[in-house]
Amino acid sequence: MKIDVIGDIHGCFTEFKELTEKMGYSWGTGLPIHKEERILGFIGDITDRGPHSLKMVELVWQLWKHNGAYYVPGNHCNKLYRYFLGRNVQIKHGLETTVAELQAISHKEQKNVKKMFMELYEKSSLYEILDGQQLILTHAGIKAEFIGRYDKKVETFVLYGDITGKTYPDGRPIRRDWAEHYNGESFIIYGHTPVTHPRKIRNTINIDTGCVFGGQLTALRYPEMETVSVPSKMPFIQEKFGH
Ligand SMILES: [Mn+2]
Repeated sequence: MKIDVIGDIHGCFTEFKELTEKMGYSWGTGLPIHKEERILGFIGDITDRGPHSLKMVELVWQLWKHNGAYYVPGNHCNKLYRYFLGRNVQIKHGLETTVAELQAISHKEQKNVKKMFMELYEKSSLYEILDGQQLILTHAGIKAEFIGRYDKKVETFVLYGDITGKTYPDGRPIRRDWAEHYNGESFIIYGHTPVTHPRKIRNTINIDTGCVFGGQLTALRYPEMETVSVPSKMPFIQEKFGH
């Protein structure tokens, strides 16, 4: 299979369009289509913080529904899903921008976005095992021994990473560096923790280059294993980036 996997988009539609064009996708039909039958993969956190979250929901849903694209959820997707379920979620940490976009459109349009997103979320797997288990797409990572499991512990790990339950003084959760210890055979593409450059370590690559925090939007092209990035149009916020 030939797939271009894109990291945490967070509503950055303009950069998403640029990145796909840079990889040879054309938008003549309104959707990014590649003439060599390449498909797109999304590793979660398609909404929140950035300017065009709803547009990203519609695009990812369309590509997933009609063009064979893959999508796995991130923690922001999980929260938006719970918001749509009517759960008492806090409208902050980025969700406020998506909710503001929803409040600016008609009730009918809101229902349509909700329907698309809920279908996408409910029918998607927590992580995807592709290409005869040589490739795995997951939002925040996965341990080798979790592959094939879909229980609550694995759900928490793929959505939030290897959290310790502790936080830094500024409120960010302290996470262990699972990739440093990953010993599996499958190649893992993940995001969730912004890095200034794609971080390849052992059989893993973190492609969340913090587009919504002014970094870049990055794709990993598989099986070529090449990364392609475009610069962000958002202001750069240094403290959001790890190493
Ligand atoms: Mn995330």
